Amino acid sequence: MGKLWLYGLDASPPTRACLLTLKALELPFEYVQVNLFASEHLTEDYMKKNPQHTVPMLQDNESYMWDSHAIMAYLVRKYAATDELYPRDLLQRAKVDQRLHFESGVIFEGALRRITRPLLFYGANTIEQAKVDHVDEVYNFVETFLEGQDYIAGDHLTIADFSVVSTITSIGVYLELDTAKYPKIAAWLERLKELPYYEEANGKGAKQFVDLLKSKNFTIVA
Ligand SMILES: N[C@@H](CCC(=O)N[C@@H](CS)C(=O)NCC(=O)O)C(=O)O
Repeated sequence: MGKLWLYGLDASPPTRACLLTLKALELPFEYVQVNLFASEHLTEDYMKKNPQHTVPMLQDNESYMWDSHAIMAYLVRKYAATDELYPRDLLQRAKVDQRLHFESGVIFEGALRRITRPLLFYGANTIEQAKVDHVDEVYNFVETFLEGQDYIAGDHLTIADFSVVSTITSIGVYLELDTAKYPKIAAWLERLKELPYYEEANGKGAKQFVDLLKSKNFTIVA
């Protein structure tokens, strides 16, 4: 096997989704820190490799790819001994893919990024209530997905769990998870926290994200 590098930072949810996958597969890799606040993702060299200048980015020997969902699927297809984390069965895979697209469009872009970007990069210190309501809508959807099953896309762990947990454990800074209203999400989170690599790959970085946003002292406005 060739050499793998993951470019990213712990506070970034999609970076954490890839860290969870790399750890689950027990793949050796070099973790290259990219400090977004020092614009390290906007250098000529980085943008030549990833013109969208996002983290995470994976380097596999001389090949570069980005978007956490593409990276996770690639890692399982190329390196996993079994297809468990990204099933080959078409119906099972369709379910995992649906959850991955949900995370990408509805949770990350629709809920998290719309609130986070203005606070971190444009000096905003307020959040519209409507955006917070969208966070609650996300919790509602995820609670429904967990109906009758222990994991996001079925009865076992997949990369969809890694994707969704990375953002669900971050959006709590805008609207704390009400565990009485969303008991299935609460139980699922406890299940994932049992993974031996969970804290290192997601827990630690999620806390960094939450602390960073809390330090902005934002208020919620109508
Ligand atoms: N859908 C992408 C989102 C990647 C993304 O937007 N990452 C953020 C950090 S969490 C980033 O790199 N922002 C800097 C930029 O877009 O210039 C993925 O899953 O990888």
